[in-house]
Amino acid sequence: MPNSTSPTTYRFSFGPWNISEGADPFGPETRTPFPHEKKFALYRELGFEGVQLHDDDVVPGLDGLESKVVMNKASAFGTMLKNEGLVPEFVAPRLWFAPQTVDGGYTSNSAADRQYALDRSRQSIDIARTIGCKALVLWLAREGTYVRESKSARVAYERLLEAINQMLAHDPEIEIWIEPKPNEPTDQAYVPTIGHALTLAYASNSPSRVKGLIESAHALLAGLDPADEMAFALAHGKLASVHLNDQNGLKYDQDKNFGAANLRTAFNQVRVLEEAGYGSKGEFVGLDVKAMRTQAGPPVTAHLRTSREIFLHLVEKVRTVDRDFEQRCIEGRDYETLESYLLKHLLGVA
Ligand code: XUL
Ligand code: MN
Repeated sequence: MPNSTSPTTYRFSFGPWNISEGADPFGPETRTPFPHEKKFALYRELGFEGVQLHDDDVVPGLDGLESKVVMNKASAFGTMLKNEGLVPEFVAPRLWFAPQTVDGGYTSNSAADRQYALDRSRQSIDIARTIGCKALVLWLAREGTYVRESKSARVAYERLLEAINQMLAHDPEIEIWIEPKPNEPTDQAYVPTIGHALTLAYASNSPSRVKGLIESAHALLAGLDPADEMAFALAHGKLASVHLNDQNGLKYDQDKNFGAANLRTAFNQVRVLEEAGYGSKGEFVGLDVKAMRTQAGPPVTAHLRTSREIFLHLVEKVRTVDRDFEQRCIEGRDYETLESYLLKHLLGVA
């Protein structure tokens, strides 16, 4: 049941990569580029206050720049966000583009590549702190294998823990939010579920500063119920953020509109968040949704508007469930009536 007396007013976030030009692995952009720096002016009107960021969203081309220049640019970016009335939610090191991360960063077989990953992560922490943000997200994109025998999984997990400890030591206030995903771009990834992520959290040198970020599509790709994955993290006080979206079965990562493939699964994610009071301490409801390649632009924003609206409609659905009736069904173990009631409630029919 909701553990606060007043209803949560939800705050929403998305990342600038969610306003995209439509390229996919099989074809080029379908929309003319919309300048990155202009995206931030769109947030408030769309109903979003939080900005999810990669390090190079803050400072484009940072690998070629001196550290002092990077920090000066980051500082100017922080001022720009503030002037737009926006809050940086997290910074994530983009450890999947550079030649040094072709075979992963923290788990690469090359010591030089591992050093690059760690240096870039520490710089991302400095960027985060400079723009007024205390969270580093680790989506462990290439920390996995195409050929299982090419890496030792045991050593990889040890290296991941060591890297996390180094990041925690770099800044006494930084929090690390691990975003698990079971595959893509690697065939099989390390840290595929929130259980793996939270085990690393508890094993780290500062467990209270390591948490999880759960993306709906990533949980579905692992064959799991995103609502249960969220519940697991919530039960441990470790759900730092979410990336709500949807996914049509075990395919490539689709990042569809929230609820687009399975409204009931979306309803249950909203229900688990609402019942735990998620958001009441200012946590963002993050979206990670991709605009359809067929959509005209630029910019494309309908998917962001739609996903946010669907979330809010589902909040209303959660709040208007007849809890007494539900409880009577549970006590009588009449789950058929309970299911019928919930489906009709979702459909808005009696
Ligand atoms: C990739 C993904 C990323 C992270 C941030 O699947 O979800 O965009 O959310 O690096
Ligand atoms: Mn994501």
